Amino acid sequence: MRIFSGIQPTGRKHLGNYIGAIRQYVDGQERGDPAIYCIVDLHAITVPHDPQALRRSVYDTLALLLAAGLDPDRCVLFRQSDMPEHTELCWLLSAVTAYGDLTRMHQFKEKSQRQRELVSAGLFFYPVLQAADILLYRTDEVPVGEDQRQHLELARDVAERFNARFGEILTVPRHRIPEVGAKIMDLQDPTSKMSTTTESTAGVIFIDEEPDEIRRKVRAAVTDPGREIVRSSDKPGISNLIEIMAVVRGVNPADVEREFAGRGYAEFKQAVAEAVVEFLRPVRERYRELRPDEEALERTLADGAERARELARPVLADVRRAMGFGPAVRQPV
Ligand code: AQP
Repeated sequence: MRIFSGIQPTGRKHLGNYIGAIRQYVDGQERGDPAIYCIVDLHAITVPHDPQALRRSVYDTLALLLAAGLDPDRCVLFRQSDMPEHTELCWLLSAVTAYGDLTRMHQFKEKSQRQRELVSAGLFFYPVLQAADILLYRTDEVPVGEDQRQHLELARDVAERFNARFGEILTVPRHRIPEVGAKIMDLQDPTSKMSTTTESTAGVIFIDEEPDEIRRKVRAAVTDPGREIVRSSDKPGISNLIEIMAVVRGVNPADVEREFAGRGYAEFKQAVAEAVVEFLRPVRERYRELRPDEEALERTLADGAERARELARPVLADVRRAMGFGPAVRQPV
């Protein structure tokens, strides 16, 4: 089974990225044949970006993925911009992508509202490039957080429309969204997802955050009226902390509710903070060791791109041929 997922090299990665996506990538190494992970720097230019910061952020993200447990010998790990095959397929797939579908994408609606100077066409086209990333590898399964569900549906529609029009060439992928922790919420605004691009970072726990900062942020997390530690739609703050606790402890949310029944919010938050500190500690420490050696990181990316190219080229050749590009293939008489 082929597994593929992409992660943007934007800003500092947070607990939501870790729980929703990165921990699934690590699991995928056991199941994927192969598991393919891409640092999607071409996606990062769909909002204003600083070229120097982008280059550094690719290394930050790679070091973090390695620190979290990705092993380049057990997965294919590469930088999207090293592979022009992605952008070529994006253009080819534009022929079978419905403009109307793109206008309905929630991410475009939200992110375009936040742009002050320019809403780029790239931001609108983001899901087509994402579909190309996935379909280029004949991917079966895509591990993502809940926020990517709609983009995945679009990628499936694009593959189905392509196959109906040009023949069964592309694999129609399915998403893999975790049952718990698919959408970690901002600690200060538990009705919005924890995100790289929120203006305040007070409710965002970064993966490489110092333990005391983590403790401070969890202590200050917005909670809800009442005293009970249970999940419920009128308790988004406590529900979020219960989910976080369940994932970092590797138990069910119901186990967390049982353990903390009758105890106060302050005690619960302290326990959550300590659990998160311990959960992230090994990743943070390993990240500090790996991040400085940019030459080694660059070598990892180059090796990964070579392996990715071997997988991508035959698929792109099939797509090109089916769409009528290149010389005619003569049938033997
Ligand atoms: N809050 C979250 N909870 C669970 N999963 C999440 N993901 C993102 N936020 C949460 C998942 O992380 C993966 C990588 O996402 P990305 O490449 O979009 O990286 P990002 O831009 O840093 O993610 P953000 O924070 O979501 O930024 P914004 O809000 O600016 O787009 C994906 O699988 C995603 O589902």
